[in-house]
Amino acid sequence: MSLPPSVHRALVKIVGERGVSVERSVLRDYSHDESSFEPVMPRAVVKPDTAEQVAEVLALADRYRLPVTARGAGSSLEGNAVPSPNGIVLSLERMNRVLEVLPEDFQARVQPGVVYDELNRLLARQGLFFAPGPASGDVATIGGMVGNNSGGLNALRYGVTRDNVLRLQLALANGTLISAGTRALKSSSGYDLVRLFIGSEGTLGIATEVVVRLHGVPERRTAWANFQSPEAAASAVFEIMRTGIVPGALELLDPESVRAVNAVLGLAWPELPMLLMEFHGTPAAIREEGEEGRRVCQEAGALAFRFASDGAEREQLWAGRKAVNRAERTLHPGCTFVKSDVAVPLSHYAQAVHQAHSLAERQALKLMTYGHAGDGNLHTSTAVPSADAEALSRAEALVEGLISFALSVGGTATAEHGIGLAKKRFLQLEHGPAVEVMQALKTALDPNGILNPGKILS
Ligand code: LAC
Ligand code: ZN
Repeated sequence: MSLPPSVHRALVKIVGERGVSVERSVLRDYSHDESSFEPVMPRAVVKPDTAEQVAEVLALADRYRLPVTARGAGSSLEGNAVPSPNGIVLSLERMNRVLEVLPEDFQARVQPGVVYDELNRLLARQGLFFAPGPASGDVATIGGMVGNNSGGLNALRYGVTRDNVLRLQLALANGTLISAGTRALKSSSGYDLVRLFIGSEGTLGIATEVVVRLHGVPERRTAWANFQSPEAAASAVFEIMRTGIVPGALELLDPESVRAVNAVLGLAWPELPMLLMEFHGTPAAIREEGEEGRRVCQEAGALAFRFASDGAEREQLWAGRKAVNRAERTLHPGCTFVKSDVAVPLSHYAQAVHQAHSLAERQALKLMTYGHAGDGNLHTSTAVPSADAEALSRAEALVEGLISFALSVGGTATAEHGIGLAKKRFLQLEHGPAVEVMQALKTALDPNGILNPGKILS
């Protein structure tokens, strides 16, 4: 459905001719994210240059009851960035400037369209980095990370996006711009709107500026270990964490994930359950922690344990780990991917890994399990031929079984990928009557329901 000419004209007035696209090929590019949901064609793609323009677009959309789906890189996995029907996409891609780096405060003020890896390349010159470490960091934007409360490879030591954002400028549905939070490291001033808006998937407001918290780039020591079974690897995770060491990263890959990485990147990692870890700190600390990590893994039955011998090997190990999701796609063209992203309290992690594999066996499905083990976060993925409705429903049953397990031990249905469209049915199960509080907040902040409607809540 095309836009009424008056609305089209009004949008052009706000963002200029080149800020509004309605060509089919462009609409198609913005009709999906990286989930397997059916694409939804937006009525227009709007690309503002400033916070004021974002606010004006929202005021206009509110007046015309036009759904708005904010978009970073569109790398979300749960349908978070699939356009809402009959709506527009508000792409923040042009707002991609690093506005200020404040090295002495360990902070940077950035626009939402800045790409994660690009920000870190710039910060590296000053010995700093923005830590969460999404696997899709080569494309993921800071705004998208804020929208989804993204975690990643380094969240274990440094926290997820929510732990690393101090202040947000936000455009609200009624077209006002507000600032939430402060640049102080602690504050007990009023409600914590920063934490509320982070992870709200563009349903409460749109971040137009972000003050992120930075860390000094530490010395790093990377190691990997193989185990007999994914459960044995998962148990070693618990043992490593019990020593009191907080690794910079502690990742699990099952043989299926390793096979995908090997095939697509042309590597020859042993196709066995694998822990990939990194120790961060001073040269003395990482030496000692690395040795302790080796000892614990060996005691936990590791078949092999090796340190990366140089920077190139380190880079390759992490590039391999980051490629798992894309490797699976490359290996299975024409497939639908049914994914889960549970997290459980650490003592239940090995059990969660076991549950995932036994559910897969019961459903006669090939499963890939990997994830941020030190966080108790397990990703699973099943590739199903898109036309195979029966296999698809078995894959959904697997996800349901695993999420039920995660919730039964006090975990969550989605650790870092958000609710989007895919995990809506678990919201009530996880939060019970608290969903009514979420709904009340949504209604208060977006009374006309224009902000990414149909996501998170119905
Ligand atoms: C990863 C993404 C899928 O960890 O979260 O690779
Ligand atoms: Zn992940």
